[in-house]
Amino acid sequence: DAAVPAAIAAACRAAFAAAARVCVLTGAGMSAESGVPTFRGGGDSLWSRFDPRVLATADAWRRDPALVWAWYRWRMHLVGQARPHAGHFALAELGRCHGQALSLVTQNVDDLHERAGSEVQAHVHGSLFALRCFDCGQAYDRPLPDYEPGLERIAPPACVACGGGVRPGVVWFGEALPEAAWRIAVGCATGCALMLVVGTSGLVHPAAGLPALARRNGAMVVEINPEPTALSDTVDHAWRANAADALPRLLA
Ligand code: BJW
Ligand code: ZN
Repeated sequence: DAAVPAAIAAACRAAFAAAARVCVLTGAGMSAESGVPTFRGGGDSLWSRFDPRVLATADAWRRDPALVWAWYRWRMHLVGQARPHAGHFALAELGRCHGQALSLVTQNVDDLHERAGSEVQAHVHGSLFALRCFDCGQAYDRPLPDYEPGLERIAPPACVACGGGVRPGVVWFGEALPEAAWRIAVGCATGCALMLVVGTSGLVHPAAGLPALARRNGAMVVEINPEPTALSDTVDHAWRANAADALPRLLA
């Protein structure tokens, strides 16, 4: 049972009552209970089964685009099968009643927040579904052929403008974050009075620096995560709980 710790309940009540700015920063743990695997950790986490250097860098794409594309087609398929959970819906409800004062910043490349009804201010690591040409950057919005499970390689679609390979709109290691999304995320972190950090290991920079930025600017930072993380020692309160349990209780 995960009763809301009193100090966290009080901080949230105070922030909502004062219509103070609240920023929610989410990571892969937010989607775990929807059945989308996280990157790190035990079980069937992605980086315990797959090598990110072979799949999630621009060099990997140059070496073997069909291998990388097939892996991302599988990831898109997993997300397509997943449904938002009670935690996503609780955040969407908070967005409706807390209005402009709530900002949602996510590292997730899935669309589960949007499908629950949230407006996401910034996808700092991009989106699986925002396809674009690797060579010229042209957006690609034609429908994809049906996903065929089990293929190790699938040729990526060809760019309409230049014939180059079409890639997923995610941020790979070594790539810069999308400038506009990052600027918005920094603004949300700097301006909030309360930050909820949900389901992130806090290992990947620069996103992992957002809670510290919020705290330096006077915010109270609350972590919601079943495990200790790289951020746990630096937050005001660390609540060991799952997103689908904790968020509906906290925001009820
Ligand atoms: C639950 C739960 C439940 C489980 N409820 N919680 C050394 C030091 C510092 C930095 C670097 C360094 N060496 C290299 C770097 C840079 C690098 C980096 O940070 N690397 C570190 C890993 C060391 N960063 C970059 O390369 C970034 N770019 C950059 O720095 O650019 C510089 C530049 C500037 C100008 C020009 C050019 C370059 C880019 C980072 C891109 C990250 N990309 C990925 C993959 C996206 C594509 C894809 O999806 O395939 O983004 S990596 C992956 O990690 C993904 C995530 O968004 C990101 C963060 O992961 P997240 O969300 O925290 O998930 P997990 O899996 O790590 O953790 C899950 C958590 O959930 C756990 O804590 C669980 O306990 C918890 N949980 N169930 C709640 N039910
Ligand atoms: Zn192109």
